[in-house]
Amino acid sequence: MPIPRRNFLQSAAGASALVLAPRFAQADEQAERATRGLPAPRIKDISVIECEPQGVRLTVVKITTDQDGLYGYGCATFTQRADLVKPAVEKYLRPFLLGKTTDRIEDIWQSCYDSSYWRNGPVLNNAISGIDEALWDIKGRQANMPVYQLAGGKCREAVDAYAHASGAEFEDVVTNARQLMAQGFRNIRVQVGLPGLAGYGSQHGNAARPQALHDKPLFDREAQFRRALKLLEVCRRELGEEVQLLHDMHERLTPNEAVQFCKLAEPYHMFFLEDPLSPEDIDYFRQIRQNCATPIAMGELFNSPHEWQPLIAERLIDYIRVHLSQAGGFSPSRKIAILAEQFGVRTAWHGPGDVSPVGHMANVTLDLVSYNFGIQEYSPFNERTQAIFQGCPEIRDGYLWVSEKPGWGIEIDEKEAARAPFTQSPLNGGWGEIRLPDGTVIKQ
Ligand code: GCO
Ligand code: MG
Repeated sequence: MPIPRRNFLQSAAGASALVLAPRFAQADEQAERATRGLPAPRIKDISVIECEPQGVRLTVVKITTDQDGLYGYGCATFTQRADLVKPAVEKYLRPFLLGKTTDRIEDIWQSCYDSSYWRNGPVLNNAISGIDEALWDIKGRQANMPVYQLAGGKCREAVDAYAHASGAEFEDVVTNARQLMAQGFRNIRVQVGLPGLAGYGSQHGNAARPQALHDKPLFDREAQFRRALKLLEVCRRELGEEVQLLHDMHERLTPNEAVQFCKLAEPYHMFFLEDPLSPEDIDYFRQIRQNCATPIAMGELFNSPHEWQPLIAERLIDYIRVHLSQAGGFSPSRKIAILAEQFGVRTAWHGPGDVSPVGHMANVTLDLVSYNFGIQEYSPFNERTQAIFQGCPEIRDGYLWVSEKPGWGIEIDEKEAARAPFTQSPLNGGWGEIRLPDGTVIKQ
């Protein structure tokens, strides 16, 4: 039975006065204040909030405790299979966790991870992330501190971010990059369309489609290779020496082409080249390293420690960029950051539109507390998103700022969220296919 707050405080204070020296009694009192002088909260309910305010399906887990007004949110967004995360939370984690204390975040993470026996998949990792981050939010609210304080405090004032400049033609990319630079961004990711083809990360213009043996979205590796290299040349020439250039290869080339591309990109002095290889081909990172010094970022598709451990431990990449919820949330990602620090690898957490604002706040929090922070991907929040998620991270002069409110500092207006439900579509957020001219399907 919970002890009424007042009695609990009195009896605790009385006991410490008897047995502890004054200095310790004072510390004890502070600790009691952090836990609000109440017994450890217990999980009363777990629910899932789904919404699509910006054309992407977002999923957030809410944990409610048995203490009045004490709850928390965690990001569980897996856009391409969004409808599967909700039942993973509701049917499996909810009954497993109801009644447990919210105090033991690591213990809960490990037991959820282990409770499916088969693990490290994106649906289950996202479900666990929702729980994990909601528990950090609750602990922050209990302590009346932002989560970054619980994780050691700031290593820097704000977080240097990169923005996306894209366009169907080189001129469009350059114009968009200049606009972003005028807004204060020092780091720009550049992507250009591939005429008539389905390139990644930009519009494609109206060029005629080359011949192919099928009518599906079409890709050509060699055309992409030449176009992306040209883009880097144009951007470096037009945008000057000072801007930091980034580019996402999105695992579209063959391993050998990727090695060649990284080598040829060396003169453009990039901040990083992202995902030159797919997770299935990570052994080829050794070859990239042996051939050039182009900085490499990798990891948004990773779900398993077996993927990031060797790349970090062998110093085969420069930036680790896992998608926090894909890796299981704030807790495991914090360990990745600490592991990476030991090997001189810096962080560049995945921050596209398919991360909820709660997830973005977890990114920014980790950026602030990690000595080996590298850069943060930034995606703007539209008005609708900000109406649902009140207290999103703010961007000023190309820096992201964390909320100074307790926990993640975000409140969700569930009524607003209900006004932006998942849209129904044939693939329900899943991706289609992209094929080479001969009809071979490729990784997109
Ligand atoms: C990035 C990513 C994204 C992904 C997207 C998939 O670096 O921002 O590659 O744009 O493609 O998150 O849903
Ligand atoms: Mg990417």
